[in-house]
Amino acid sequence: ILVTDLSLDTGVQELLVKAEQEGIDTAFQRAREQEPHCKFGLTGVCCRRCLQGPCRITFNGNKGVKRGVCGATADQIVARNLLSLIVEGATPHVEHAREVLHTLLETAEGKAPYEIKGKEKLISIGKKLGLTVDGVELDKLAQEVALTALQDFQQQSGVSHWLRLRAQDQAIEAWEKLNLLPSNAHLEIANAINKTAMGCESDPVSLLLAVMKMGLVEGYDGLHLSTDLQDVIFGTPRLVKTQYRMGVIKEDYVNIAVHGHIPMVSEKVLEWSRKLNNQAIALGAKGINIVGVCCSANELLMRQGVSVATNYASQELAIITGALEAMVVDAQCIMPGLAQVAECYHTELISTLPNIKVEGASYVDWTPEEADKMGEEIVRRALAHYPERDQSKVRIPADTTEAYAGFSVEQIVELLAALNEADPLLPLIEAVAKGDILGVVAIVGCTNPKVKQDWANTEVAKELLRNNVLIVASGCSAHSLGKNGLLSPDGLQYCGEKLANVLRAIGKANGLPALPPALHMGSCVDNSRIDDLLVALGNRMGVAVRQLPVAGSSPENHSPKALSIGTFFIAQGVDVHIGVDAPITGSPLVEQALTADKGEFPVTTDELFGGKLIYEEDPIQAAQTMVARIIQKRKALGL
Ligand code: BF8
Ligand code: SF4
Repeated sequence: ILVTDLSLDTGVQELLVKAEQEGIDTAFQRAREQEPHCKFGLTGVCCRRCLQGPCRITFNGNKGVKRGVCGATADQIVARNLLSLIVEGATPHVEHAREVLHTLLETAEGKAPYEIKGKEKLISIGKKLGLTVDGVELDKLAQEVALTALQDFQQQSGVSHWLRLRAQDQAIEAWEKLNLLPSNAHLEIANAINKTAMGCESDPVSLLLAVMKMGLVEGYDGLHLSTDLQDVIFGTPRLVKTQYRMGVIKEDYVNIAVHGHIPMVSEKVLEWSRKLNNQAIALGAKGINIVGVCCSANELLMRQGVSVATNYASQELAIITGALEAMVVDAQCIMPGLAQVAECYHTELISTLPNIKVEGASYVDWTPEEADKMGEEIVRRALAHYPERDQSKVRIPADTTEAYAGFSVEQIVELLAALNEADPLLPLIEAVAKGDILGVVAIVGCTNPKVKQDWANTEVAKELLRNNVLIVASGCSAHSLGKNGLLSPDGLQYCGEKLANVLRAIGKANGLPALPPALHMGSCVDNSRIDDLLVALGNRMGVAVRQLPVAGSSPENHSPKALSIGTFFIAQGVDVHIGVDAPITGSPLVEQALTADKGEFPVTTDELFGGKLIYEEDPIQAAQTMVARIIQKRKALGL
């Protein structure tokens, strides 16, 4: 198979050739070794929930058995498996949020070496939570906010504070009627696992409602809570300019890649790289160069302008450049294969979370109190490895691409205020009303070594832009767009004329040639920012989010997190496209309920929430399906 069929990224292609020459395995090759995939797994009808099985049910309704040993049907098995998968998607974000809240609490109590840089955010959250804000010291307020957040992990009744803080009133009402309001993230996760246990819940409709409830847990006590409190600690992102692609790894620097998701780790590594920069110069290097991979990249990019080496599928290839002194990992999307690759080079793979151990990595534990010790130790280890670098193994693809990021809602509003200071959202709403902007689509989620890296993400975006659809982006998909020039004003060439004019007008009012056609809004937890934008637009227009001409798209999804985030957006009434199928097609009931495709099943998420799942591998077709639906929603609004 040709490397040009595996990735659109020329730097990745070059390194795949190098990997092959050096006899190193990568995910791209291992993905091919798994083909053809098991149909029982792909369609969701394999049950391993107890030791009477594993049971495999017919996936096309014809050949094979129709019930498991316990009598479970395909509908029941698929719905249970889906709930498990969504729990596995939401839980890492909920745990992420909990780590952030403990860090904020310890910072406020003077026990952890972080600051409260997001004063305005803290005050606005405090006010919205109904806390006393006036005359209260910042640390005291931060402590109150963190303790309120902690309630979302402890209270045995009531409604999640973060849901009440961030959700639209209309949505809360609708969810309440369906009995979907979560109270405590941990309790809901335990309830969901309990439902899926052998011999517990078997009503597929109830299981699907539990899936939607887990989507709300993901949305509010995963995404929103993480983003809000991270902004309190590290500040709210503002417009930054940066570089993309493997070429950001610099031959004459000590290179440290930060990979994973937790900014408390990556920010400290960055801080200490600045403090110890002179030590690199003493070693004969030009300095210390921090580069990002996956969502740690997004966190540092959004707030610090740090450049991005690569996204999920090609994480191993960053090491194959031979020029990384260290790769620092924390949680989520860390391929276990990294350790084997690092062994072939001088690169030290360093794992940092006491709860997430990575085989073959060294451990420098992060805790809020010991964060400085961790940062210093990691940077010192990287410095020590610099003289060990084997020059004969170094090959860094040359290309880099310029990109803009840092589009928090606050930053977007500020840019729009240059057009209308009194009512910043109005110019955007007018552009939508006139059809200059047909709608907004969020391109989110991953890359997946099963499919050509960056290709579908980029193609979906280009086809939407051609139709004057504004793109907002996050996660590894945003990296795909960044590598391919869509996060830069140069990307205007792909836009329909009407959209291009809007982007030029907003840009000019702010001293830029134009806004980029895709606005990078952050990491995967920052999909909360996209939700905030939709809620702000809906509220300003006086309509529910479900009525807005918007959609979400994850063309190269791999992680259950992409599915739990998608579930959250479907619950908001937003259609969600995926380019890699979810394991649901073995159950007509589950498939129809989520995709709203015609069938005998009467209840669909489209009817209940206003959003549905769209599965489509072809990026052009996917974009056109979203455009058709956007036009439908526009018509319903009288546009
Ligand atoms: O949380 S986009 S591959 S790194 S899951 Fe993972 Fe997917 Fe990347 Fe960020 Ni999100
Ligand atoms: Fe088989 Fe039922 Fe056990 Fe699943 S729970 S493995 S279907 S017996």
